[in-house]
Amino acid sequence: MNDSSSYTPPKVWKWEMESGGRFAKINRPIAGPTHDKELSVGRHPLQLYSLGTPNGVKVTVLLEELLALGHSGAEYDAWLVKIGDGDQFGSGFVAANPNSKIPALMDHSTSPPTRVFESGAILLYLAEKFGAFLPGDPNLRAECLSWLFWQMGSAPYLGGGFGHFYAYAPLKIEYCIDRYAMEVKRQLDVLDRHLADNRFMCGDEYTIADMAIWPWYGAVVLNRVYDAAEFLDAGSYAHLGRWTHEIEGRDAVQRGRMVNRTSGPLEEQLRERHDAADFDTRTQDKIEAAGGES
Ligand SMILES: N[C@@H](CCC(=O)N[C@@H](CS)C(=O)NCC(=O)O)C(=O)O
Repeated sequence: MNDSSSYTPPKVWKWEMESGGRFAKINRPIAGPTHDKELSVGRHPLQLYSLGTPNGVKVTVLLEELLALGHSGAEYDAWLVKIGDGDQFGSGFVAANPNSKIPALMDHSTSPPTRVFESGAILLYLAEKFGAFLPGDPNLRAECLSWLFWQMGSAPYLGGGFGHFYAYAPLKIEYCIDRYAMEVKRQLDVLDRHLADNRFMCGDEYTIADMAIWPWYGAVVLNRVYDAAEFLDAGSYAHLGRWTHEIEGRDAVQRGRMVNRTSGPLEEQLRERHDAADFDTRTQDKIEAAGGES
């Protein structure tokens, strides 16, 4: 890689293999599958292919919230997609999500099965399917969808922009870190001002907008992503902090965070979920104590 001050872009960009720091091995400028691999299908109608990153957690939190409300049709199998190993480029996964990113959902209760990709689309699909966590009142529904789409448009600046240059890039570039830190702090302020007057993103109702925003912006406040809470002075956003802790306290959120997780305390990792009882019997600490790997 060139020194940033001496780099002159060529006329036509060419792919230099592994030129991008962490995740360089899986990044490539072309789409499509790299290998043949069918997706596993379990016994529930809803089949989720995911990983316990913020985008994955959005969906597992919603599924656990739906089950907690009594929607038994929301029972699901959650299969682990190891993006560091390139599982997202298997032919079966690409058929479920041509964009090769987790999460992807297949709903086998329809014929043919319905594929849904993009975490925001999955939240909306499930909220509409079960008639929950999406306000019925047209004004509130518009507010909910506005914040849902706000999250989808804003988080790439937090993750792909700030997180990449602050935590993952092979060199610290002040220009890039300044640019994205400014934008992320602006976003934190947007949330903080809104939550000063609202218990949840859509007033008193806890909705898919909260479930989309919390895994990213709550994680900044709780210092779970990029080790940047101090750098961003995240503790100074009092209303965002209050909302973050209220959502963190929900049982379904705690369960949703465990699903497809491959890091952190072993007792909080449920790498694959196929049954509600798995939270008690198949966490990674128990699997390893019994002599298994995953
Ligand atoms: N806009 C997408 C973003 C999904 C996304 O970026 N997923 C990441 C993990 S959080 C991924 O699968 N990365 C693998 C890759 O880029 O190859 C969504 O919200 O579903």
